[in-house]
Amino acid sequence: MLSIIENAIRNADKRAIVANGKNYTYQQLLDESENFAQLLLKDQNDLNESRVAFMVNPGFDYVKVQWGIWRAGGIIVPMCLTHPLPSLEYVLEDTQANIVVVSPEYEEILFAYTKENNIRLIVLGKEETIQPVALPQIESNRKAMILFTSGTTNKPKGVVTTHDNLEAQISTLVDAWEWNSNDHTICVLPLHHVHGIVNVVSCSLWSGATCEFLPAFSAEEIFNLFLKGSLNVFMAVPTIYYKLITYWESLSEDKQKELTTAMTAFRLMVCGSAALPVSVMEKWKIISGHTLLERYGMTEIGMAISNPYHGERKAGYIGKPLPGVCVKLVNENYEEVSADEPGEILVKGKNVFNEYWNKPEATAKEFTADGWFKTGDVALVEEGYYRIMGRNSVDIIKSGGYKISALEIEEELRKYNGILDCAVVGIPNDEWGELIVSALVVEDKNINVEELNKWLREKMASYKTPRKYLLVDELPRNAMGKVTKNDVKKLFN
Ligand code: MLC
Ligand code: AMP
Repeated sequence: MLSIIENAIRNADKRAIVANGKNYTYQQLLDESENFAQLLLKDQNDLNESRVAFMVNPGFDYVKVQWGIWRAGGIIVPMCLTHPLPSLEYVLEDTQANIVVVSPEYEEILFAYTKENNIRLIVLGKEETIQPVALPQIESNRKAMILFTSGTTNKPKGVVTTHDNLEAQISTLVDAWEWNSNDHTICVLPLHHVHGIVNVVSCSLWSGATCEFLPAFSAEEIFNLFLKGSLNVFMAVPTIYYKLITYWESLSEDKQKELTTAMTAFRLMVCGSAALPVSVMEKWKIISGHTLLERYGMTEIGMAISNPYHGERKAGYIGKPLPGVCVKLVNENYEEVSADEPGEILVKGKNVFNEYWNKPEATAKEFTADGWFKTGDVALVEEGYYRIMGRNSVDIIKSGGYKISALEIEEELRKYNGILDCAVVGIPNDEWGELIVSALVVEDKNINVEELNKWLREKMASYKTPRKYLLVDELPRNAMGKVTKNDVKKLFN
């Protein structure tokens, strides 16, 4: 039996989830995920790693569907709730999902596509009747999840993790950060990425703790919940801490004091998914009394490096390798660098993903011959603590904690009438980490940028779209004719 289910049985009577003003126990989660697994199975014995995609709002239903798919033997494919149809279609086509589950509000967006493509559409609240069937035995080496990540190819790749990978990712964090059944956390992150799925939801439910959900990010609502006094663990990306600080600064002195008192009582506050600016860490310490625990991870590996729960949390550093995760720094020839030199982070361990879905060449390219995963991030070790120095590729942008491929955006932009060429880059930004901007070579300099943005948002998620455009006569290029992205960045100074 999957460990997360075994743990839930042990905690059956405890409160697992708080969402939309309701409490749900682990027993309810076990019962309803079993029912949902039976619904998925219909007259089959086992979904046998079929992909089940879902667009379900954060809350009890999300976890019920996630566990139900696992218990029926399927692979979960959580989709982004704000992606426009073409991005959703890409996920469904790439994974060849044959079942799609949606909260009622997403039925309309996927109804026609699923009908045309003979995909079974399950709308929560309108489920068919359930035939009681025995659930299959799920071995932990089965594939469990596909998450899409942007890379140095223009289209996102599906990252496949097995139950073994997920269990390794979860258990190392549970031990390192001392998760326990008295914990009560809140998920404010999107649930199609590892930060929300693994670090917040799975770690808390693995531990018998309570996981509360907010439908979407709102600084005001988060602080209102903090004031209630029952939460004690909080995890977010740097942009969220930045936004919370800005909101806190807008409050009256009395309210600020009240909030500081409430936050001081927390057990743990963690930050990651992008570099935590030292200024944000320092301000947060003043307003919350907490030294944020910064950690480093990636969709392909879960979390790999973390500042300590006990011991010094160093500003500007991501910490030390987590137990069970092997890390080394290498040069361009994949040879280990000497102690004071920066190098690319390579990772090995049970936490490391299986493969990119249906992309054996891409998978082979990202691993060394002896099985180390190449993260593409460059780090240096100082007094035992790792510090991120940059990334191997300028085409990968991290904005708001989302990983975004410049190439994917460029490919879409080039399809727009009147755009002759373009170069997308990320420029440093206090709030977003990096801000996506694009230099454009256009036929007619009177191009309507608002219309362009509207058009682009029908093709891709709004968080991927450029915030600034600059019209140029030509893009900066080197002697080989290749666009020099660092020079493009300078154009936005
Ligand atoms: C959104 N907006 C942006 C933006 N994203 N503007 C600039 N840059 C960005 N990146 C704009 C929107 O277009 C919109 O403008 C306005 O901001 C509000 O949009 P929103 O989507 O409603 O934003 P908000 O709700 O405020 O979201 C901000 C956020 C969100 C920080 C809460 O970006 C978020 O949830 N980020 C977390 C992503 C994450 O989980 N990453 C982890 C990946 S896993 P307009 O004009 O449309 O109104 C990983 C591994 C690891 O990285 O180590 O964890
Ligand atoms: P994703 O592919 O969305 O999972 O993003 C993973 C990437 O986020 C990593 O390769 C890093 O570039 C970045 N990242 C995650 N955590 C940190 C951190 N603490 N500091 C700097 N970069 C980080």
